[in-house]
Amino acid sequence: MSNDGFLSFPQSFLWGVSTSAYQIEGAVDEDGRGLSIWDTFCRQPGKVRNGENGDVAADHYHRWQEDVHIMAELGLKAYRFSIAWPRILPSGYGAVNPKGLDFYGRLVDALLAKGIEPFPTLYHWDLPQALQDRGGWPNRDTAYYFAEYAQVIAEALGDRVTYWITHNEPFVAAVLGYFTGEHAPGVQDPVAAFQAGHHLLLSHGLAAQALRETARLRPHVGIALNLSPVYPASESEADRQAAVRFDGVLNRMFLDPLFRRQYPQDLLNLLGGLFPQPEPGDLDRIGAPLDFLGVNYYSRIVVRHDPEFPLIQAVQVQPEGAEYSQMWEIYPQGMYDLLTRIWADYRPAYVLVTENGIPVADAPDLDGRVRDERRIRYLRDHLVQVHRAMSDGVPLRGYFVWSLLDNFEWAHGYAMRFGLVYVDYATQQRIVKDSGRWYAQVVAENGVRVGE
Ligand code: IFM
Repeated sequence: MSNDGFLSFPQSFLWGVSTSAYQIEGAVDEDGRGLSIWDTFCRQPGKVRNGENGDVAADHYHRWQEDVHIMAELGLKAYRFSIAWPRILPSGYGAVNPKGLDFYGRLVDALLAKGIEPFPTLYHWDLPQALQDRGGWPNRDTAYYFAEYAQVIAEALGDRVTYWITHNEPFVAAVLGYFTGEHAPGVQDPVAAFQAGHHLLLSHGLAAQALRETARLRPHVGIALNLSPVYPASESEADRQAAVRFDGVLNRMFLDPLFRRQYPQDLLNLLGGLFPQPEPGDLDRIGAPLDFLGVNYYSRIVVRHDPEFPLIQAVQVQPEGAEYSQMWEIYPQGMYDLLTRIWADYRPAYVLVTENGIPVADAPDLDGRVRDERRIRYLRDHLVQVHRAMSDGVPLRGYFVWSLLDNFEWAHGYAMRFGLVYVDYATQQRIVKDSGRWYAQVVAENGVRVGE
């Protein structure tokens, strides 16, 4: 697979980019879209940097044709986007909004016409506000409403879409949404957070079943988890145990039920009564075989024991001497460690890296070009580790850069730019960054030049 200085990938490798609805679409009150929890959250003072919101974002709802055109120019093979549940079912269930379905139908058709494989994600955090008003994810009913929504989508798009992702990062939806309150709906209640986590997983199982029963093309169904290898800050037994606990909450709380039909016993012991009791049959639904696992990797986690820290008595530390981006440590080796560990412990049928990327304070130079060398280096270094994991037997079939466009980075607002394509928010002009051109070359050559 490799010559000196060039790492080649398999012919069918899916080179893609990822986005999500609330982060790029805008048009929040057009064509019958209902309110989402992020519309509400952004309007609460102090929740999002500078009081920003996704009302306009990258205006993708109006500029989607231009965005598909850019993807085609870059030669991309796959596009992972999310469907806004409140565009399809403005109240979360019941009446379907045909204009919402039409929007995604047109997008899928345009992608297929350009030979780009669509990868819709059904849920990327924009719960219909009407369902939050009924309790949100801590309410078990939400899981069943999600399955109804999945069925509506499968009926509409299941004749054209092969690859489906049920959820994006249920850990973030549950823990930041209902425990720390940093994300919508801004609840701070550990019991609600673990209920939310379980119901998100249950809803995954129910939706996967609905997709399999309804879609006309034989679907490949997966879920995208935010996973990180967790390392102890020192050799001490206390730090080692802290790392095991952190790993339990971040990684195994989702991987174990999905691949082993059980929650990790050490986590149940730790959380005791805070953890919900699954109902009979829940774990079988959650653990029904996945076609693929989506892995979102950005950074590693290093932790030390801290008896003061609630529940897990472990806190993340920032190792000295490491390299950092605006949000996280840059640690490419973690990609290899994570992928090989997942393969060793869980044996997924195949794996897609569904997100990987870096925020950089990009700006166009005088000549209008965006020279984002740092992003190129980040992506290249991570692809080297992806390739290494493949060479060591991990069945990887694709890699998606987060993100196609600069976009609304949740509580950070527009301060973080993750795109391969720069967005001038004042004019909505798109400029393909140097990293976008570099990635196009990777796709065209089906491999990565190293040591350049
Ligand atoms: O922007 C997010 C995305 O919505 C989910 N995964 C991480 C990205 C960068 O923080």
